[in-house]
Amino acid sequence: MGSAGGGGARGGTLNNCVVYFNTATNGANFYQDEWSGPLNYCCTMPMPTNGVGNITNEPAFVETNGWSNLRLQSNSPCINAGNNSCVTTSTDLDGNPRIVSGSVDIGAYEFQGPGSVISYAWLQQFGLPTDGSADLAHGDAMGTTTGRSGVARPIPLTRSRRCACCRPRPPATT
Ligand SMILES: [Ca+2]
Repeated sequence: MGSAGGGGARGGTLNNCVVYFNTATNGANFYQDEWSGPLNYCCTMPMPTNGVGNITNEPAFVETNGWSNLRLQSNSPCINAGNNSCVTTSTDLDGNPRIVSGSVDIGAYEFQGPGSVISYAWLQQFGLPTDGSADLAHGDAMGTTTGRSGVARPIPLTRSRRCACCRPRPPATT
């Protein structure tokens, strides 16, 4: 909690961080100016103007009453929404594996349960389930892309690029 500016962070560069629920007169969660580094793959509000891969959804901690458990709930948008190239340790704050289900989570604790290998924030944005059932629904044709972000995300289906099983077929000719 800060009084002047940047309740959660002021300046610096943040990767794969939750910066949420802070208060300050100016920049409740973070304060960026022309000398600040970017916020990348962070869960914060509002959306940073300097940085990539950020989400603004609430992180869905297990228990915010007294901030007693900042592990991620099984439906947290932070799950798999981080960037593996920013990972510098093999374990999370609990000593568990830092990367589970292929992609690192945003925040200090990696969700250890089963589920999708895709960013939960991305899945939730499109109303897709996070239990893993969406991962292979169109996997053969759609696949995933890591692009320049390095984060595994399915290639979005568009009207011009549908998977073979969904693509309208021309009428049969006899
Ligand atoms: Ca993960």
